[in-house]
Amino acid sequence: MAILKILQYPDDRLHTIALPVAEVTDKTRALIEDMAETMYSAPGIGLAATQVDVHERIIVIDISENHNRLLVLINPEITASSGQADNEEGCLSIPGIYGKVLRAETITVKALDADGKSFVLDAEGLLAVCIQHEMDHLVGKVFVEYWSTLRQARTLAKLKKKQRRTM
Ligand code: K1U
Ligand code: ZN
Repeated sequence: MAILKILQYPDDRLHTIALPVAEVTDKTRALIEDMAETMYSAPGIGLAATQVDVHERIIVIDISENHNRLLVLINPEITASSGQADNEEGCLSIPGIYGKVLRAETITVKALDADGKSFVLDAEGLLAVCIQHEMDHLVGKVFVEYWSTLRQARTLAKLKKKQRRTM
């Protein structure tokens, strides 16, 4: 297993559109293990393959307190959604930046697991938020891009200032 490098906003590679996984292989499972280890060590509650510069539709999520309920979503598709909820989000690709995004309150998602088996999941609350956030990564969108241009510019300035301080 390995801890992978997480791309940091505004890296252009975060805007890459991921391709569907054609076949779930041992290589896919090795990547999933590395992604899980990377997410747990960050620490975070989710990670999309895009964030580790692999442009395939793969997500790992674990919102459990004990880090013992890993959810793997390969080729996820939202098949139904309802309601709206404004929730605070964070992102491992944009450390130190938090803010609200309006998303569907409940979703139904269809995906493949790490064995390549299809499953359907109904999600609400933090899990629904996290799945939608990670699925956005797979289409090259980061959560701050829901905000106004002015707020995005201020966020970018804040990040640049922070980067200069750590150089
Ligand atoms: O996609 C990512 O960068 C992961 C992100 C997932 C996420 C969090 C909150 C709302 C939507 C999506 C994170 O994990 S940010 C870090 C975080 O939320 C966290 C870190 C440690 C403990 C608990 C939460
Ligand atoms: Zn993120």
